[in-house]
Amino acid sequence: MRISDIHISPVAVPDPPLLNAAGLHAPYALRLIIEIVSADGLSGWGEIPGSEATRAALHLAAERIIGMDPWQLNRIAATLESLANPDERGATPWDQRTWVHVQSAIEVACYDLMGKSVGRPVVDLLGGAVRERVPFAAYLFYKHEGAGGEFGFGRDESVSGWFGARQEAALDPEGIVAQARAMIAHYGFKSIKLKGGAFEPQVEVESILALREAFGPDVPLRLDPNAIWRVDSAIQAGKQLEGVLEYYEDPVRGQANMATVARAVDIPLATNMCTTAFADLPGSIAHQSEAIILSDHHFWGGFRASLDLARFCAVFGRGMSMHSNSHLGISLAAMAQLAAAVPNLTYDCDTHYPWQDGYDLLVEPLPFEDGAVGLPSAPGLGIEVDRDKLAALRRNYLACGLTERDDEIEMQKVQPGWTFQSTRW
Ligand code: GKR
Ligand code: MG
Repeated sequence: MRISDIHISPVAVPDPPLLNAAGLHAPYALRLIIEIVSADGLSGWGEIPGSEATRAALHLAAERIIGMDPWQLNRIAATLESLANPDERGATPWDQRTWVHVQSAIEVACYDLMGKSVGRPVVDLLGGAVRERVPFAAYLFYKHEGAGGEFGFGRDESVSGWFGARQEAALDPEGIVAQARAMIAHYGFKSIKLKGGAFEPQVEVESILALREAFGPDVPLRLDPNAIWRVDSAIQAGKQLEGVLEYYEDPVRGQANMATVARAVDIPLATNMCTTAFADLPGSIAHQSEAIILSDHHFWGGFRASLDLARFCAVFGRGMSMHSNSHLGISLAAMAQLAAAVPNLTYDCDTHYPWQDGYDLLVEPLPFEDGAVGLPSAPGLGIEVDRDKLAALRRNYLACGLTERDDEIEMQKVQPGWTFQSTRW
């Protein structure tokens, strides 16, 4: 098998005005879609967060791997490593490294090709399924009114159900509970994650307590302030949430601070910010900074690296969960294929998908039933990309004028003078 062509498409998908520690989501979330075409006419697909730096790196990588065999992943990885520049995760809630994303996009597309060439789903190439259905969590956000994209701020009164509720503002505990009810009614999620870091810690504690009151102790709850709290505030908030949270995600910045909170509060700590690369693992052991690591094939460098992370978690007694950013169905399929293959990925995975639902580029988006995605039976990732939808999302990219994610600039549009602070409260 030989790679004969690679197409890279930047796309922009409508995204509502969601609040987080770094500011506000723009009206469009940016993604990069890669299609690797084999000489025998098969297409393998990958999807990663969009940015111009990543796009440039992906083009560079693509030039070098054309002609290679998609089954030769070690050789492809070595080629990519030889091109990679050192880059940093950064202080934002999302991972800003370029090359791990490039490696992931290419590896996932190669797996899709490999699966299609032998008529087997990706999960079988990862060792086979340990679960047929992958459960996800309801991912709640404080938000301004509006649906994103061409709707921007403001509401379309004609839309109902989750898609109507998705446009509502949620700026207090009541708004968060209403958002949870609508999302759970539509998707059937069995656990809840609240994106924090948007308001003072006590407001977010009240929202978690309101969720507990509304949904009871059988619905696991998580809170993620994206490392924007001081150690003392995180301990004070955490003390009120002992016995309430399933896990406490990145309340503070850095492994040493996480370890201090972990010692003081009786809730497992989780991270997708302080332990995010293999080079961070010795520090994780030395500090005992978290009990749970959120995997993410997009920024651990693909499926095989995620399986390596799973082995680390098993050996060193870490739980494993899964992180997400705003995404479309190619990423959702890849997340499901990976999660189905990892025995110790025992927490409901994160997904932003409800916020992007209805704008997907798949011919048939993967359905959620009872909060879970069933593994598609078709070979590879098990999905088919609708080229007209892809072209429309690409036109959105060209029209929207965004080239990088910058939540600070978006926030300044609603709160002039607002600036990101790496530790705020
Ligand atoms: O989409 O605003 C967001 C999230 O804050 C995202 O950027 C984070 O990477 O979901 C993420 C997280 O768990 O930290
Ligand atoms: Mg997180």
